[in-house]
Amino acid sequence: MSNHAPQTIYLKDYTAPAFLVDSVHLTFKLAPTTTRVISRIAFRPNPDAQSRDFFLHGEKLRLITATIDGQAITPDVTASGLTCLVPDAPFVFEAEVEINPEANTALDGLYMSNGMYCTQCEAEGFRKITYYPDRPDVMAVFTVRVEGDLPVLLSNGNPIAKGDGWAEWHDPWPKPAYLFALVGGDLVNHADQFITVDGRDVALNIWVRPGDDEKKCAFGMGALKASMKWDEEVYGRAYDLDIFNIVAVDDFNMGAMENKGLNIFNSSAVLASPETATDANFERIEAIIAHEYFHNWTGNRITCRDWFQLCLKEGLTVFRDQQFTGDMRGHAVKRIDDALVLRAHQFREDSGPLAHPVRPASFVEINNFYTVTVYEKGAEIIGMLKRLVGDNSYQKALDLYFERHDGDAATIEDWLQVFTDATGRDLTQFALWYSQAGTPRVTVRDTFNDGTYTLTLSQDTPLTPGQPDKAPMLIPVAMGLLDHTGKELVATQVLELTQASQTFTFEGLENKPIPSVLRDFSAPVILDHPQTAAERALLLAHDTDRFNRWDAGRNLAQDVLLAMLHDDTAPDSAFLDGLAAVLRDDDLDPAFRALVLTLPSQEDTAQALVDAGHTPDPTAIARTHEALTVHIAQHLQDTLPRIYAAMTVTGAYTPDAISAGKRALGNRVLALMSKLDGGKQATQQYAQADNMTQQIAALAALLKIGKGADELPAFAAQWQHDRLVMDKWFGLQVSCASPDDAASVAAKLTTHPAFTMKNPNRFRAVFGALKANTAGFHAPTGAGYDLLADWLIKLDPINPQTTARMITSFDTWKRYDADRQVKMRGALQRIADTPNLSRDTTEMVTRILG
Ligand code: B3K
Ligand code: ZN
Repeated sequence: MSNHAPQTIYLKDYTAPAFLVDSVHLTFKLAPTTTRVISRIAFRPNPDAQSRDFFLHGEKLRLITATIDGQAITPDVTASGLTCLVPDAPFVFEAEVEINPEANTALDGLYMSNGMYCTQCEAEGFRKITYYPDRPDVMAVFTVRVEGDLPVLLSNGNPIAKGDGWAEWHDPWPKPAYLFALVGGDLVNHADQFITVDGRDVALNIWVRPGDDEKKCAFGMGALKASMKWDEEVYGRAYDLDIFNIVAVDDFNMGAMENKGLNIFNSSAVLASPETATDANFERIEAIIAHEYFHNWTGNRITCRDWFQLCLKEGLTVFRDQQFTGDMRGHAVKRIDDALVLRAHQFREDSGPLAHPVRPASFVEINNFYTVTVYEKGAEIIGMLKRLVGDNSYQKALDLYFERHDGDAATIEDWLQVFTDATGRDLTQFALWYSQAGTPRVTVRDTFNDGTYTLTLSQDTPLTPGQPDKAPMLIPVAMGLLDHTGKELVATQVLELTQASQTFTFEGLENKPIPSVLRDFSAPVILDHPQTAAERALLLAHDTDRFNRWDAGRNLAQDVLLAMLHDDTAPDSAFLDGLAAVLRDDDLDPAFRALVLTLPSQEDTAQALVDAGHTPDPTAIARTHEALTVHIAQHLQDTLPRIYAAMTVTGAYTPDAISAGKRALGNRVLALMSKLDGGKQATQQYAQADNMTQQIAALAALLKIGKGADELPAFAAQWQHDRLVMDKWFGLQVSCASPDDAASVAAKLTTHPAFTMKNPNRFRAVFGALKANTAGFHAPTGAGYDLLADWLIKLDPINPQTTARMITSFDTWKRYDADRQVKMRGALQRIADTPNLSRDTTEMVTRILG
């Protein structure tokens, strides 16, 4: 905790750096509690700057010596950095500082994980390593010498020399300090190579600790090579160093980090074997490896001018990794998966106290803005832009972006200008997507008269914190029309909604058609489009757009859930019959059928109730979801065993999309069957499983029906040596617990010898699962709230970033009944009142309390 009141930083206050850096030489003398960092930094005045004030960021550093052009100086040092007088001409600043990696439990800067040294510098971790202008618009060429009593010593760029106990690295590409990385450890490499399109022979390595992890690298390596090839083929971007290193680290605050030439990964985001990882894990690993690799161009070669521009690299890179996964695994299912994430997490964020624009206007702690809004809504903006200008223009604009801005620290304005220059399109209104928070609601109404069909689209964006007034946005609405037999009358076209309300007409129709609106989820908006069960069923059965077929089923399900909640009615047969037809349609790929068969989450139902002006009761929602699941299982009773059998995948396990799709559908069916057969089939699947997907799905099905008393301890005994699998064991018990038990199950797990809050994966396994168990977290006793608050208070001094992230579990507090509100507010207030709360958590709790 700094001694100053947290300071708010504003986008509008941006000023250019006073000094630029030409080169940086760093020497690290590694020691667990007393690492020395010796720096030599060549500065020059920035001709474009207004000020000549010299300030270097630095936190938690012990300054030993400092010189300018060889002359000892005594700088003015505070808790956040140093200042001193400097020449108004190029000069060399040198310093030696001491830091304590072992004490760094925040996992930001240089820290230790299982005896290994590693770094995390984005966003502002480099200032915990040495004194430096730690801002992304200062880019420099780094040369690094690492000395340490460890066999493997890595840094960015290419290796230039090494000997016993030391190694030197040089990165020829100027980069901001947030992309700096260093690793030292007793590691082994899974090696391969890639020859780039321009003939560069690149050594590829995935570094892990010796032992079981060595057997978990092959898939990640394949994903890396596929990503390198894809970026060459689709974006014309080749790799630019002689070596690309990935290191797996157990203690890591997020998924992975794109440091130049030395990506550092949470082990959960890179290590996988068929026995220990699920299909979902494999897909996630492939996507994260691609994401970090793609950052080499969108993020590293072209970086951000300041942290307000974060979506410039993150939105674009997420969009690129989504395209990649679509190409690898199928676009329709990927689009549905992405919409699920967006609706579940981003719409939630956008509708609560944490709502912020994709490009925020201010922040206190930038690490709090690595959000679903910046990432996923940021990616949606790129997708809309591509849809509006078309594929060819998109490619032209991207080529221009790389050509014009290579080596720059760029802004959103630069990005949009490239599209304007490449296409001639005025994007002034479109740019509102970056500055206006909140999810637009698009209302769809229609009339039919004398052969003319009129579609009226209206838009409204609700107020969000600090933004009471919203202007109409440019919303691309892809749509088509079907007739009553399900035949397509009008193929997909993109309507551009630019005003508060607009009408679109279609002439020459015989009867009133059935509209299919927002195909392919063409904009991140909420549709208000009342349709009858029969119309939705028709779209579910016949729409040519896969996304809207799925969405029609989902809307039907949500309507059924709301009706059941309202008056306990039996589910509409249009829904049950529609599901049955999709399930039996062998022409539809299994992954798609599995998605259709999955009910909206309880969280989604809660949000749907809020949208309809009601107060959600999580307990009643859980009960209704369970009742509908049983109805579905009964209705499909005769079909389920046949589909289950048909989804059997024979032969050795591979995580390809087709096999994974079959397992996904088979396991959806298994969960339904277990509602009727007392877990017979699941018990058998558990006993026979030879891969983690099948094993964990069977265990989950058993736990969900209150069984699994033998399997749960057997699972722990089998996997106690594997921390990633044990994370699943911890999480599953909480996510599958009944609402009444979830908090006590979580509390008991925190007393397990393998529970530790120093490892973010383990902490998230328990408490992320508690949040995901909606009715359990919101149990009327308030036990879920109290438990999470207790643990966040304990975690904050150890790891502020993870605490600040997990506190978002409380961000929906205002939507609940008075009793729950009082309890949630009380838990939040208790956190807020904790002495010495970190800046990260202080900002979050203040915003959530509103
Ligand atoms: N750029 C990093 C995220 C850094 C998070 C800092 N708190 C990973 C990524 O988006 O690829
Ligand atoms: Zn990223």
